[in-house]
Amino acid sequence: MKAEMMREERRKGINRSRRAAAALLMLSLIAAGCGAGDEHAGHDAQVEPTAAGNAAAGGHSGHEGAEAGTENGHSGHGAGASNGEEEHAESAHGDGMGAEDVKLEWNYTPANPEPGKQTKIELFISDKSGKPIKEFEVSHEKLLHLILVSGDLSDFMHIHPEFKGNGKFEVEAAFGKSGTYKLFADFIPQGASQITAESQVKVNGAAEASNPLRKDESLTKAENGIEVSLKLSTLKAGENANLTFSFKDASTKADVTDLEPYLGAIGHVVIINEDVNRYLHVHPLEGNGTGPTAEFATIFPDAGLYKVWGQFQREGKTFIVPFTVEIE
Ligand SMILES: [Cu+2]
Repeated sequence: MKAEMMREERRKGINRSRRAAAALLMLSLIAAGCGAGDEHAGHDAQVEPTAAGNAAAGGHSGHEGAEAGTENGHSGHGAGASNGEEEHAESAHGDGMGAEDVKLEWNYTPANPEPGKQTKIELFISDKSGKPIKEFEVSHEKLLHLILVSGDLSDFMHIHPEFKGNGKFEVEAAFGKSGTYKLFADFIPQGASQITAESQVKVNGAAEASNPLRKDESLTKAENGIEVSLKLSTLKAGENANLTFSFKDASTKADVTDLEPYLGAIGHVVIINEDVNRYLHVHPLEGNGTGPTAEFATIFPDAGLYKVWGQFQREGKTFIVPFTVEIE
């Protein structure tokens, strides 16, 4: 709750401490967002069994949650290839220590990951002068949230790299398919604003046929034995949009009222646009309990297609349900 309040303060633009300002290495993203989840989520193909009309289901054989634990404790690969490219960050707000004060370097080992094989991902976060940032604030119980998505948004992972100290975070993950992936890291340097940084990496292999994102005709899907429906208060860009998820038992249709808190909230929602260059900040609203509904708020910046992943927990098991919506 404290983290929520802090995030809320930031959302309102209340500034906190400032550090030396710095040069920005440019960037591409918008607002920071955060979800939380400590597992390697499955590919969409498996988590949207009722997603008729969702072309993103590409037949991966994956399994939600089966690779939980990739976030911590893996020993690294021996090979030390890295592309070492510097990337850019953008803060949710232009105040405080912001993106312009932060430099990100991403290393992938191997530099061109193989699909389905563990890849070591290292992030080095420093200030503009290159000095490692040593302290980060906890947000949703984690110091850094990392989202990995394939270019067509069909493969989605939300993991939590381990902080190694001295500005360094490390994690292993297996990219589900060939082609370009985008990574979004979401973190708060001590005393600063929330920052989202992005990177991209090319996963080896012949490019797979692209699965263009398509609007879901129905915003009701079954996942984990639960029928999940999504309602949006508006489909207009630039307006405050409330997202309401409702949960029913898939067979009995009885309301589900035993959702469990997941990293300090009723659930976590990540939203990315079709062009994979908008990572939206989504807030849970007050008053969420254990179901049968969970409410969140965001603002869709532009018209177009967006994919929305809701992550929830019940009976100790986390599940992810994706929806694709069209904003006018
Ligand atoms: Cu997270």
